Amino acid sequence: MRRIFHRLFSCVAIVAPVAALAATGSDLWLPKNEAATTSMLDLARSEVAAIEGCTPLVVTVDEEWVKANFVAEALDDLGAEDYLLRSMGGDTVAVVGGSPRGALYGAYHLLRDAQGTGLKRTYDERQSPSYERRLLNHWDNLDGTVERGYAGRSIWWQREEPQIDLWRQYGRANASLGINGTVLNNVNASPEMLSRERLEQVKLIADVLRPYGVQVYLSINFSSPAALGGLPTSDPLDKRVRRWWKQKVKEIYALVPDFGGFLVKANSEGLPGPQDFGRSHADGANMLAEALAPYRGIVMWRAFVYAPSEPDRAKQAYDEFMPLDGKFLDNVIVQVKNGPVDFQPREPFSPLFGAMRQTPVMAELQITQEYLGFSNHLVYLAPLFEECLDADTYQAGVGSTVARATDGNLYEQSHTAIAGVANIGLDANWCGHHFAQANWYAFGRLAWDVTLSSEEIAREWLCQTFTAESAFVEPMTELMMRSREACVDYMMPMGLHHLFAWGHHYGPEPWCAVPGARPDWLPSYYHKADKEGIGFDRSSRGSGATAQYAEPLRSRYDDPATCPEELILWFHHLPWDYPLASGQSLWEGLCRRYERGLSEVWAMRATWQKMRPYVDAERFEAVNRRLTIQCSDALWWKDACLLYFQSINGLPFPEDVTPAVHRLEELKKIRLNMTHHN
Ligand code: BDP
Repeated sequence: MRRIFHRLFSCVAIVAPVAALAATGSDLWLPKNEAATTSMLDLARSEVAAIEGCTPLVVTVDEEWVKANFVAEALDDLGAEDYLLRSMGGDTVAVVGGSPRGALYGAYHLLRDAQGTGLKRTYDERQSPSYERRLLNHWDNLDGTVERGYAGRSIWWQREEPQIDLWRQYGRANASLGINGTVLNNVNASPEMLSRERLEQVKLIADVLRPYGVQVYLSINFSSPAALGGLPTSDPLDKRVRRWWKQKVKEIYALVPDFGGFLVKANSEGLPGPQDFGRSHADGANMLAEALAPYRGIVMWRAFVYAPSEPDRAKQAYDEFMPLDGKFLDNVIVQVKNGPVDFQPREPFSPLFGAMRQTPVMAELQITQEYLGFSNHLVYLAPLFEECLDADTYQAGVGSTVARATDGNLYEQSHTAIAGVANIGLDANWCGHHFAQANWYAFGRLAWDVTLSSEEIAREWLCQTFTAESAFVEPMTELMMRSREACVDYMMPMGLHHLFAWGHHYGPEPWCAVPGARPDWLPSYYHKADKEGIGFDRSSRGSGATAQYAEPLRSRYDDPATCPEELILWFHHLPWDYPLASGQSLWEGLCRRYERGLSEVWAMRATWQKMRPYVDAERFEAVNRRLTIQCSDALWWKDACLLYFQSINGLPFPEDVTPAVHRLEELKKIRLNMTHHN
């Protein structure tokens, strides 16, 4: 294999703080780089050249040369995306990539250090990614809207002119994190996606993203053979259907030779799928996998399924997919949302992680804040991602974390992957809220190295995006680290979930009742609050969902005395006067959590006020405005939930909980116009 050797520079320098330059936020965490590049190696060179005060010398040599001059022993099993950083004497650092892609990632490593806490005195490290495929999932529609997007319209679809420049910046930002794939369209996919005209657009995008190492993938609609191809059926066992897919895949690869594969949402929320024809998810996935296999493409088949017949929605994905374990072809990965219901502020991990042993499973995380305040709330999501990835499933003994059950450490996997639902749109700052960029960043960094801590990622991002001054970085790291728990507290503490308004998913509506709506779309299905108590009994005395977890978790979750308080109402229906470990009653504890969440947001806002000297005026004001909205939303959530639960249990608020400023009847009248939020 050809080896790449970069003799980079003889200096230790730090790129100037970018705060002053990046007032709109459009530069993300990166310094400007105007260099027009067509190859990964050129890009790598130009990136390190931007490190101020350096005179980088980038040299590519063959393996023999590297062996003679460098660390021969370390090279043999260097994967294509791996890289080594090694000090070569003086201030010179060598970057050796297993391929140009590895070299590029190595270059970004140095850039990140230079922009952040500073280049190290000596380098001697080797990096390889935790997951083979590190993907963004765009829920972008072909009409240019973005499902659950809060940062403007799609960067891919429905613009008069192709957004070449923007796509380049996107590719570079992802390369800087090691994100190596992107699904360009909504999981609720239109058959039109596979039309010739659209595929030609895909080719254009793929050509722009290729030098950044970002492969493109598409979501497909399962009934495309009928809807687009005019066949009488889309039955996966029908010969004509199978031929149609093979033909379509061939057409795609002729346009995009490095096409990544398909993402599929099938038989979920009304979408078509193999079950329409009496076939299984495995039948459907394998048909597509077979068509993609000759080109090394993969199928990411989503396990986000639920039907109204199952009395506990949280159980369904497990019930439906476990019997299929081992029945999927090698190039199928089952894509599982982090929690068993749906991207709530806090859920236990999905019991499918670790349980499926003969089928690769990948985690789907949501970067866009559908249930965490859209792009109005500052909620740093890395602690949520980390909580899921670090959770011990115990499926193969102690230490069987979700990360290890998906990255190939626990089970032999033909492929490993992780996906994040993107929060990107045409807004100048890409993500709506300036701090929402941190969630894109954190997803990418964790996908590269699942052992990184959310705290170090926050610090990295703050340094690069604003300034490395510790008077800014330290308090802001703390603020970010507390923000997710604050959101859980003011929205849905103690395992409550799905309390949001039907339709827009933004504000609280625990009372919500919609005649004719599926019961499992309404909050009362989940909180089950009545005169006696609150919470969903998923224990062995209730729906039995706890049995989907391995011991000792199963028993731990099953008993309210051992169930973690953060999840207690997820797994149990408890009386309002149930005594918590702290000695207070459940009702008091709940009230205090809401109160705590609210005061945390006020504290976040107060901290931000002190940051004015370190941030450009534009971004300071934009964040400030949104923190003010977040404060009033937190109050809204607290009042709505507590007043509503109080209307059911008739209990007084504890003395130290600030009485509600709203009246329940007024809150019930709030009807947000969320159409612009989609
Ligand atoms: C839900 C979203 C919906 C998605 C669905 C999914 O509200 O827009 O289509 O998840 O992931 O949370 O398929």
